[in-house]
Amino acid sequence: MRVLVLGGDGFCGWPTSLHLSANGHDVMIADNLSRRRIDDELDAHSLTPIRTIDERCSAWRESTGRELHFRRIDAAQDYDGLLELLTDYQPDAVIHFAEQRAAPYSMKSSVHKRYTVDNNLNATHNLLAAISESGQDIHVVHLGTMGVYGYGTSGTAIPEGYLPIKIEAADGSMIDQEILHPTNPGSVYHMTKAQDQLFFAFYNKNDAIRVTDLHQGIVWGTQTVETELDERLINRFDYDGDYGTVLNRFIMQAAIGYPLTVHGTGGQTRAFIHIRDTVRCIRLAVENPPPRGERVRIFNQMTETHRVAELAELVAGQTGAEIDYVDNPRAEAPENELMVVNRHLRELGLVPTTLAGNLLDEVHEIAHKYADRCDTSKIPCRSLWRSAATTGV
Ligand code: NAD
Ligand code: USQ
Repeated sequence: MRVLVLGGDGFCGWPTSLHLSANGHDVMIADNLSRRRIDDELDAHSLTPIRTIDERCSAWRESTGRELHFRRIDAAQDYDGLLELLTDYQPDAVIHFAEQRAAPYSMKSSVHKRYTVDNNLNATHNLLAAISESGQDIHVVHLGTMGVYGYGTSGTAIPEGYLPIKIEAADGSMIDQEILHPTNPGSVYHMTKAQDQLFFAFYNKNDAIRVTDLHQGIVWGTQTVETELDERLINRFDYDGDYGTVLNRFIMQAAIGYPLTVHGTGGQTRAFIHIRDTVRCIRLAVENPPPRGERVRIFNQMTETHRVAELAELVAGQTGAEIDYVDNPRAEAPENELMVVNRHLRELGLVPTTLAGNLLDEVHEIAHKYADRCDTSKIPCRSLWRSAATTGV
């Protein structure tokens, strides 16, 4: 298949591009390199030394003989360029990673809130409008988030996107319906993903665009089989207070002897997936498109759930690291339960990689190897959720 990867220079997009190329697909990466710009803005760089996109593509060619195409394009700002790319490349599928994905970054200031909304909503809407205008039958595979459901404790497992409901009709009979699961986003970033769902539902209904929306949990790990082929192919590893995600941060903190930063009691339960499973799931989604006319397909892309405190204890138990229970900078439930249905990807063939394996050691080794690149001043999370008006400060 011909696959366009929007946001293919990022943490999930780069290893996915390599995985698809290794499996015989023709891959075009399109990215505006905004994530690298944000590294500079925050003065916080990937723990691993990532190469320029040109060096990455050359290294892939030299290692495998396979070609990766690259075009620098801003999906949110350059509608005409995006349409031209679709027309020139004629992809069978577009994988859409091209959004600002850090919840803390999206809550830093009104500038960051507005950038996240502007970037994410325009990127998604431009893609759908351009596919419609191009007249092509292109399958959109979007990376959404488990966070659209929110983290209340419902007492039932979170279904895959749609909630069966019963409505009482005027004559007293009960009518069965399925609706998009209500959203309860916990940050401006998560709110953009909730809005993305409406864009997909509309263009699917109006223009019969085929969409698979992958509601992904927190990704951990860094390397995949393909990124390990050559040091120049190494994936990025975010550890800073804005972009670093919890498990990778804990492993990296342990590797440099920094106390593990648990927010509040650590009673927050979240869904997780290893980066190796991320790339497999996306390949399964690309290779198994929904038939035209089917409603938006929503899969929960996660393999296990854990409490934050439990992860800290696991990492501390293996490494001897100390745990520091810090004030939670976010406005979020201090504790929640989480059960999730992930039947669809398993039925397509996903065999989950879990924390029980030796992958923690592997991430620890990477973190240890590049520990001298860490700037410890970037570790604390400084993005506060509540405004002065709500805290009374
Ligand atoms: P990332 O920031 O590393 O990668 C995103 C890429 O998209 C970057 O290379 C960036 O330059 C590019 N990009 C952003 N806006 C763009 C635009 N307007 N035009 C072109 N390119 C643009 O993020 P990631 O961790 O790889 O996440 C990818 C997607 O997966 C995101 O949409 C995110 O919401 C979703 N996701 C990530 C995780 C996770 O734990 N990393 C979990 C669930 C869902
Ligand atoms: N946390 C800590 N200590 C830390 C960092 C985080 O206790 O040092 C806590 C947070 O308060 C939160 C939980 O860990 O309760 C998860 O935080 P995170 O930064 O690992 O993940 P999150 O902000 O939810 O966002 C990440 C990705 C995002 C994706 C989301 C999936 O950055 O792109 O959408 O995971 S999910 O969480 O399922 O919505």
